[in-house]
Amino acid sequence: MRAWTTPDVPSLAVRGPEVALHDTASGALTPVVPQDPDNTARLYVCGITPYDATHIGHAATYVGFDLLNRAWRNAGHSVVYAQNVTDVDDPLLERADKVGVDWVELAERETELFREDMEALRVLAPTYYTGAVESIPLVIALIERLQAAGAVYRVDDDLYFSVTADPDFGAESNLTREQMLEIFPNRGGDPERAGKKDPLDCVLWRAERPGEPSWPSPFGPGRPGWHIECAAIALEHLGGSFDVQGGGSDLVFPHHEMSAGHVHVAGDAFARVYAHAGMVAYDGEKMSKSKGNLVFVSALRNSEIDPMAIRLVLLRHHYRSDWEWTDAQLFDAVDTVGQWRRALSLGRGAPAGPVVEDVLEVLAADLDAPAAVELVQGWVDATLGSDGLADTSDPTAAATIRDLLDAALGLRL
Ligand code: 5CA
Ligand code: ZN
Repeated sequence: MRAWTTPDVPSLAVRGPEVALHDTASGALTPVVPQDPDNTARLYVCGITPYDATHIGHAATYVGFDLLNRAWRNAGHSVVYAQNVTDVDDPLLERADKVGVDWVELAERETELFREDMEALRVLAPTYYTGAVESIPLVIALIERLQAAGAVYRVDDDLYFSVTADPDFGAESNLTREQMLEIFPNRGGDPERAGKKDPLDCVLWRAERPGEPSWPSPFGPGRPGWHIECAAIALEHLGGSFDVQGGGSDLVFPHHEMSAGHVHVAGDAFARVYAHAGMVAYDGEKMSKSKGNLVFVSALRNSEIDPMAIRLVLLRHHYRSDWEWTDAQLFDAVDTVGQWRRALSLGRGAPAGPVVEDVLEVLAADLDAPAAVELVQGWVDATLGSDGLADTSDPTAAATIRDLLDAALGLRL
C-alpha cells in the first residue's frame, strides 16, 4: 500500500559515527553496521493494527526508530525500511463489528490518519509499506516452506506452528518457559486450546469462521496468523539476516520470537539485532487501545498543538525507557520550541561545530535523544545568553544547528 510522504532531509557536512543499538537478544550494545556490499542498512519495524487513531505510545515507537533511520543516513548509509499494517486481525474485526462499520473502511480510515500523523511528526516514510491482506500470497508461500520443514500441524481446520521445530526458540526474548506461558495468553496466544502439541504453538493460518473475512489457500479458506505476517513481509522486502527488527517492548514475546522462529525453520536467518522501544503510559497504565487510556496525536494536532512540540516531548525520553505522558511535558515543550526558534532566528550564535559532532555521537550510541536535546539546549542558552553573556561568534551557527535539528532529530524549526 501507499506509504506517507517522506519529508526532505538536509544532508550534513559532517558524517556521524557508526550506530550501536541495545540488542534485546544479546542484552548488549551492538554495532549495527550494514553488512550489505552496497552499504545499505535494512530495517523492519512492526506497524499499526489500524482499528483506532495513532496514540502517543505508537508515535514514540516510530519516532524512536526514525532516529535510527536518520543516524544510519548521517553515518553515510542508505536505508531500506519496511513496515507492515496489520489490516486484518481479531481486534480490528471486533472493533468494526462493535461500531458497525465495514472492517476494510475502518482499516483504511485509521491507516490514513496514521499517515497524516507520521507526516506531521516528520517521520521518514518506509520504503515498503505493506498490508497483511496484500501479503497473503507471501504468507501462503512461507507456510508451505514450514510445512516442507515438518513444522506445521492442524487443529481442526487451523494451522499451527510447532515451536519445538526451532532449536533457537527463546533466543530473542531470553524468557523462561514459565514466563512465556504467563505472557502468551495476554498477547494473542491460546495456550489452552485443545489439540495443540505445545501450549506455546501459534496460529499460522486461521480457517474461515462465520462472519469473518477469508481468502482461498491450499489449506482451505482463512486468513494469516499475526507472526507469519511480519515474517513474510520482512523476508520479502529485506531478505534474511537484515539489520534490525524493531517495535515496542510489548512485541518481544511472542511476536518477534515467533516471527524469528518461523524464518529460522524456513531455513533463513531473521534479524541480526532486535531493538525495542519502551512503553508509554497514561493515567498510570500502559497506553493501549484495549484499555482506552489514550492521547491521540491527531487530537493534539486538531487542537493546534505544534507537532514539533509533540516530537520534542518524545525526544526527551530515551527510546528504551518506559515513561508516562503528562500535559505538563507538552506545555513545557511548546515553550522550548519557541525559545529554540528565537535562538535560531538570530542567525549568529555560539559555535555550532562541536554541537553537531556531539549530537551525532550521542545519537549513534543507542539513540540517546535526551542527551542530544540537552546539547542543543546548551547551544541555545549560550546563544541567547541566559547568563547575560550571549555568544554570537559563529556567523553560520543558526543555519548549521537548524540543519542538524532537522537531519538528526527530525525537528524542523
Ligand atoms: N500490528 C502490530 C504489530 S505487527 C501491533 O502491535 N500494532 S499496534 O497498533 O498495537 O502497535 C503499533 C506499534 O506501537 C507496535 O510497535 C507496538 O509495540 C507499539 N506500541 C503500542 N502501544 C505502545 C505504547 N503504549 N507505548 C509505546 N509503543 C507502543
Ligand atoms: Zn509485527
